[in-house]
Amino acid sequence: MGTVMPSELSAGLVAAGCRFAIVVSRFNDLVTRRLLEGAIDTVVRHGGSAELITVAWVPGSFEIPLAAERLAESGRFDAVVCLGAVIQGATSHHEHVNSQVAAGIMGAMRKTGVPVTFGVITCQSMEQALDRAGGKVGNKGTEATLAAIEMVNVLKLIAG
Ligand code: INI
Repeated sequence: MGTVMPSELSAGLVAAGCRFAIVVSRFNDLVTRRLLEGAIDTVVRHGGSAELITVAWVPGSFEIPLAAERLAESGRFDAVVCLGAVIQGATSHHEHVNSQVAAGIMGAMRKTGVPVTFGVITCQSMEQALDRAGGKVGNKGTEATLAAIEMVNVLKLIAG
């Protein structure tokens, strides 16, 4: 008896021809501009085109989910990448922002069926944020864009 192998759907990271929307928060833009650079660079390095990217700026991370949902439901994009930086402050404001943003992004993805990825840094200091925006701990914008590219490709495989 031969070994039965599972059927696997494992997608590559090809971004050629893909249309991406990137939602980026102006709040903490010292950080978010670096996330955006990482995101655009990642699309281009994987064969995509900067001309097929639309960037939508929003005031803060709290506003990301609504813009992401509108972009996803427009039918104009294969995936939406969300970029923000929520940094712990003197008050509990950041906690309220944090509690809504991840759930809101997931809600936009589930409602529309379009991949919407989470490139929002949540941390305690500006130093930690910069470390994750192209510093010594990588770039969350790159990571979220790779996830978007992979999701676009795996959804194509699932659709057959
Ligand atoms: N928005 C952020 O993107 N990051 C933060 O760290 C942050 N903090 O800490 O306040 C933040 N607040 C603004 C918020 O996202 C909304 O734009 C604002 O509350 C208006 O709705």
